[in-house]
Amino acid sequence: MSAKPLDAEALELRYLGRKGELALLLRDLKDIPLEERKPLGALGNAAKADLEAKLAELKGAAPAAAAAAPGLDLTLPGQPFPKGSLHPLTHTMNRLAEGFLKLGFTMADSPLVEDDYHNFEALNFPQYHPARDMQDTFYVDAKDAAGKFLLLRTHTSNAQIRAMEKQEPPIRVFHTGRVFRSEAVDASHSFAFHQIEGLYVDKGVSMADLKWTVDAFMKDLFGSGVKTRFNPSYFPFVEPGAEVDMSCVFCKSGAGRCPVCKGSGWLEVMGAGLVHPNVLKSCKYDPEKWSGFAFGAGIERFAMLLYGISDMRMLYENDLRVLKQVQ
Ligand code: FA5
Repeated sequence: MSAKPLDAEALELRYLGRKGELALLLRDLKDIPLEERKPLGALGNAAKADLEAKLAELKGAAPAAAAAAPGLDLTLPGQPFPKGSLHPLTHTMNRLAEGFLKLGFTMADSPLVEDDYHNFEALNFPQYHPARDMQDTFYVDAKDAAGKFLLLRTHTSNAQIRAMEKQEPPIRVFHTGRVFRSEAVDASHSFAFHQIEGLYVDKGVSMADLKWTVDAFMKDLFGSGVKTRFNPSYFPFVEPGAEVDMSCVFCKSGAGRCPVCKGSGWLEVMGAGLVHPNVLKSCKYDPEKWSGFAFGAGIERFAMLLYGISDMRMLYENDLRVLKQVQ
């Protein structure tokens, strides 16, 4: 344990102050007979002088220490402490999750290394069907119980199957996570990226429910001014299927030469549709009784739009100018 530093002011008050211990002793000398008072007085005065000298020395010690370290300026502000922040992708995923929790969806999970059945077959991609070529796949050098190679999931749609296998209808879930495709990397494509999947199965679910939900979450993310539109499209696991576009949040009009929407005024952000009866059947949901919608969107593209990032690769390069945008 280190000794407490001596406080000169406190010591002075304690011994030499008006009611200090030494001052009171000296004052009491007057009541002592003269012969005794003389030597005691001399002793008291010597102690007082000694004490005053020591106190003066103590008071001078602090400025002396500062003088010994001339670079030390205790009045300067402190050094800023580097503080971490959420990655823009994590932040975007959290915002999406908050939006879906508000809409009554619960969070589902599914594996990154998946079997052929959950990534393709149960989603109505028959073996050897050309639709499989839509998603260039990384296979893993290991096989499942059916003797088929495992793979890195190509989309989050495997979460639909995993969730329906676990739970009886009605079901309302979302899932965010990483997916992998053997694709060339450019400003708007990566070989490993993130998606959000949504699934709602109940009695009488229609395209109107899908359109309302998609519009609501896009407005939640980008503000009430954003518009969405549906174009017919094909995915084996939905019927009818659609690509969803959102109005361009950069140029807001489509007029001129916007580099983001290329002047069209619209950006393609997700695939969606009504769950195909074959998918419901593979999860033992009766398609005569239940219907549902599903959608899947790329999270990088949302993050790029939210933070004004023009090249997807910037999201993975750890450039602090990009990362520090989120606090
Ligand atoms: C799918 O992955 C479907 N599973 C989506 C879906 C779910 C459709 C449910 C219907 C029902 P697609 O391959 O179009 O669809 O990818 C969906 C989104 O992921 C795209 O709109 C895009 O935003 C993003 N995306 C696709 N490929 C890449 C890539 N290489 N890099 C970054 N983002 C990508």
